[in-house]
Amino acid sequence: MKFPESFVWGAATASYQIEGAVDEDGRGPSIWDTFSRTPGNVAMGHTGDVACDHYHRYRSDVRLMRELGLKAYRFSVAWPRIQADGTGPANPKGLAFYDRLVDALLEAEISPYVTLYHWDLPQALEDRGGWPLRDTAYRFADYAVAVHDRLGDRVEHWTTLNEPWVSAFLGYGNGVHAPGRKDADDAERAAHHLLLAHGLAAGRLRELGARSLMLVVNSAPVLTPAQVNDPASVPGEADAAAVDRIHALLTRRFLDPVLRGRYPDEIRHEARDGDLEIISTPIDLVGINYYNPCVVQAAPGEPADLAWPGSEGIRFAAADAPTTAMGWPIVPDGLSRLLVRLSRDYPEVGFMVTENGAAFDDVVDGGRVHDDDRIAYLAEHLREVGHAIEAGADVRGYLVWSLLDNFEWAFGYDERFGLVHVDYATQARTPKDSALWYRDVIAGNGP
Ligand code: IFM
Repeated sequence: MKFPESFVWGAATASYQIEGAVDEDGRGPSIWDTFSRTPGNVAMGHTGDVACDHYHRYRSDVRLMRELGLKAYRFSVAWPRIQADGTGPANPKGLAFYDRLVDALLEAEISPYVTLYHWDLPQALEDRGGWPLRDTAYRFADYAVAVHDRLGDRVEHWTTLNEPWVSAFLGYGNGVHAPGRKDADDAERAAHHLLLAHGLAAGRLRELGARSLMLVVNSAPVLTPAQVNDPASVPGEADAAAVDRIHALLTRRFLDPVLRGRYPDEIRHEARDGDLEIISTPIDLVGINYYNPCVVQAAPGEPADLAWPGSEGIRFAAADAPTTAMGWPIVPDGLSRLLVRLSRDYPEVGFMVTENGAAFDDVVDGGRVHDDDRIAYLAEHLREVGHAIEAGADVRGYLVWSLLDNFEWAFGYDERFGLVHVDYATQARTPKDSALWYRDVIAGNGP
């Protein structure tokens, strides 16, 4: 299978998951520092204090990326490194780290894809009210400008937010993520302010000359249990309505305001006059993070899930499919179904798979990690990306989650998503068999 010549191959990470160095060079505390240090929030009390020590090892990590032949590297900037308390003048040492990283990437001929927010809100902004407070959106836009002022001469690809659904509904809805608050109304306010933050930042970056702007969402095809293995299965009326509602709550809640300037009818929101014009500032790409489908069925009387305000009468169901170490069902053609649908629904924008990958119980054996299960997972999903392109979807690239094993949020370090194994005691990096396989895929422009 050959991909278009311009297809972008790469891998992704995020600041809190790999950097460590949480007290260095003027970095302030983030909500994930506070959350992970609170007993009971993260498996085994793990924190991002050291993580993969990428802050100190970025040069050798970039060398590794070059050896794997990556063409693109998606990383996030830690807001509290740039503004310790989320406001005011930028911290030169924080900016200097990303400056050095970008230069090292460009020297290795790897395109930097910068994400401005991958969940590490400065704790000081949370103390003032966090994302449910409208002002946080304006603080984000100022921070985005500060980063662009320093890196904009070399970085072409800018992402405002990673997975705003997760920030809002796991952070403020069911509280499984930082800051760990549990209030459905706050979660909905957070979702709107994240969109406002996206639009404000996109507008200002565009004025400053940013060439490629992207919003990254965690999206999934919403399916009935029968549709998981039989795409042709036709759901009854109640199940079809459940599917449509969850699709609106997960995906249309973000993409309709951004790409069409309006919220779907299903969404409760407190948009003020003018907000939707800001939110619908034109962007170039939508990033899709895909891991598994969302499986639902109608269940009259079922209360709304804490993370899904508006989901009353709907039950989340298991998929009949093999699973990864996270227990997530493996449904590769879910990716092509999703890309084809979104590309049809939103023809005004291009798409990129900005995360796809899997955790498995990897073992280092004689200096190798034989992760055939991950190779199979990636190969099957890549084939589905190819099928989506053949079916007319405008998909510009594919980034594996993740370059390195890293801090998997509430699961700590036990879940390993990396192409490269990290021994957390020694920080030794061992490219897994999947990394070597991916190197060959990139070299051959297809699996
Ligand atoms: O590790 C996360 C990442 O930070 C965001 N998307 C999903 C990944 C796997 O859970």
